[in-house]
Amino acid sequence: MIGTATPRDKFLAEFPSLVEELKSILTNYGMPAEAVSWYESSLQHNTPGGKLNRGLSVVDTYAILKGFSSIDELSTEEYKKLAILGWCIELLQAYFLVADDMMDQSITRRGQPCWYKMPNVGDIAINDAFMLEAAIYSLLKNHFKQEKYYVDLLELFHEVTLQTELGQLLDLITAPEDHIDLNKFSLAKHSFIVRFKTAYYSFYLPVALAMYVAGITDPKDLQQARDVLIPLGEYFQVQDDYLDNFGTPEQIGKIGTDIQDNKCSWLINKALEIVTPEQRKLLDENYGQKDATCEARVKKLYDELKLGDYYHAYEEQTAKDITALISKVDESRGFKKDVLTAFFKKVYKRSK
Ligand code: GPP
Ligand code: MG
Ligand code: MG
Ligand code: MG
Repeated sequence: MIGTATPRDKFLAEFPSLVEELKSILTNYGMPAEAVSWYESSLQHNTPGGKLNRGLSVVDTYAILKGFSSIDELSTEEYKKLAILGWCIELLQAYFLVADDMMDQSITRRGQPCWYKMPNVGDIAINDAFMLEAAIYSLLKNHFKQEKYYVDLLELFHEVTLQTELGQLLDLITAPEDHIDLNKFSLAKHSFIVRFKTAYYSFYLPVALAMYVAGITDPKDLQQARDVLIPLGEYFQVQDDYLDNFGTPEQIGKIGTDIQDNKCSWLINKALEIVTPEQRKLLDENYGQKDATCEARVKKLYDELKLGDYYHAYEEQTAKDITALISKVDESRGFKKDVLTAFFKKVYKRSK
């Protein structure tokens, strides 16, 4: 690596050539310059700009599986291949976020307006989301068609996409806008929703992609990865739910909407377990209302209930549970515990 470039800088440096490659697909179809430039804006607004943890983890996981002590030990071609898979996850994430922000009526994302809130975009964002997804399959075809694991990659992206959409479906139908019924919520239901809507694509997918490239694909090893990464992804989404209320917009780059959106968040479920009958009445009357005063009442109750303390206790217990799960991993076929430990370290006690 040159000078002080970080792994993130190195990964970002691969993005411009992928944008050119994707634009050339449109140009080759004879699309007008106006459309090519629209597509470029959508790619630029929605794909980089986040933490890039998912994309970077593909590269990091591969390096660990290969026994390298740093990602700099990958050859230039090897690095490019892994980085392209990393960018494919970031494109999947971009596709989900553009759509999720419309469904959640969010305002900001990564410190800027949500794509559908940008001037002249609006509902065109629906089509832009589809095109972000299509970009994944163009890149996979251009760079991986010759590989024996090409179909595995396609099946993995398709399966994980469906799992995420199933989680999103449950997230949405558990949070109807016009009918507030807190009896529909439970921590068990929350766990199911977040494993599907977040854990598969954010945690299992990056590791599984690197495993396919490294040739460590025994079903037992894919299962071992899943058995730790799904609970880890659940923990990550509990953090997201916590930060939706307790994080500042400057910190998390987005304005929380879970209370007004009637979401089956970890916080409301924890609150429901510990409230008095009067506090429960306050929640019934104010949760899920599209009204800032109602939202403020719920936030005040969350403070009074000391939900932050319950969250920190959950975080400590989860760290212990995940560490115990990792210690049981069998490394005899080439899978490595370090892949899981490295991923855990990236998210433990995160504040953004
Ligand atoms: C995170 O939920 C889940 C997703 C972004 C998956 C969306 C899936 C689709 C099929 C569109 P969230 O709404 O809590 O995320 P955030 O807080 O970032 O808006
Ligand atoms: Mg959202
Ligand atoms: Mg959502
Ligand atoms: Mg959220």
